[in-house]
Amino acid sequence: MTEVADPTRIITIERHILDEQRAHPEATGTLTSILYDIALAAKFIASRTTRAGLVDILGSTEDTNVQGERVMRLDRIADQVMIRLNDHTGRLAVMASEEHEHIIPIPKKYPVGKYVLMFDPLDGSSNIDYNASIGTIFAIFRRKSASGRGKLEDCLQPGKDLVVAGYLIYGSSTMLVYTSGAGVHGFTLDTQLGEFLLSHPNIRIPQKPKYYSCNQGYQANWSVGVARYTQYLQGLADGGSSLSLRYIGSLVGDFHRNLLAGGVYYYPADNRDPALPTGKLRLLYEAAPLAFIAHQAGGYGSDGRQDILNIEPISLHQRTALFIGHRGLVEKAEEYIRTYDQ
Ligand code: P6P
Repeated sequence: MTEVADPTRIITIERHILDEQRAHPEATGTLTSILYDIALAAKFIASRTTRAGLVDILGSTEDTNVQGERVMRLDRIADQVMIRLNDHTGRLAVMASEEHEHIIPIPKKYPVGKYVLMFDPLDGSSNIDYNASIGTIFAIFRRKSASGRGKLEDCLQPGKDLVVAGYLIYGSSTMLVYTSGAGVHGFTLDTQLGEFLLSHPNIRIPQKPKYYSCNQGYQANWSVGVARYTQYLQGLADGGSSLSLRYIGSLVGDFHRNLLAGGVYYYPADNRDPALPTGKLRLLYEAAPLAFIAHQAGGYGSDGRQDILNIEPISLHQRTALFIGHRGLVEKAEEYIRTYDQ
């Protein structure tokens, strides 16, 4: 006898947000619709990532993106799906994507709305060929300009002004994790229903951390403070307790593990590459949305010296160092950097 799910316990994204909206009467439902548009894009991207090995979409295109990184075919697909499912709805004033050097204006034939959507369409794409978890990261702000087509100024906003932040993780299952400032909630895609169902309500980062995530292959290029911090995490210095190292080279995968199991991810500035003086990760559509989520789950995101959410962006693809996850461990990183680095 197959077990029938209790219909009163099936909470879709829409029902969850409508329940939340009841707590915010001023909400117009537009954000619900934007999240639904993103969830639909995610279903499409998930359908392509889980079949990547079967369809000739592995491997790189001939293009490179603004970061000088080779664009994997799935990057292109994810980017186009996010744009096409959001450019005509009348909910957005402007978009921005890791894959596009400049802002993505809403086509003139479509109306504009009051929100701004920025995203990394497929983060960790270098893992596509090796079947490791990859993800989509998104950030939603209210527009700052009064009217008309959105502008660059609408995109250059600090993380503390985020309205919604979230990510998709395409792994053993497909999950959507988001916050609108009232806690962090995770939804798992039920492929039979074709719906994201609430599976992880009110996610909180565990008080007792288990993991640390960093690319220790670059340790020789780190500052003294970061190197000493790493020894602390390994239980080799200053009475630190040794944590397990887990790093898959996919920010969403590493962040998600630390969010659920407890831990810290860091990609510090290093002197390995003069192009990355302040770190590799992007502020607007990677570090800031994940820092909003971490903060809402009881954690913290820092560039090693300040709260990521307070950084005023000056350019669309601005990079930053990132220490994110368990609040105590991130604050410990700031302490080491304050103590040992000028
Ligand atoms: P490295 C992927 O390119 C990414 O932006 C993050 O997803 C990931 O954490 C990091 O870079 C991996 O970088 O230098 O360790 O390969």
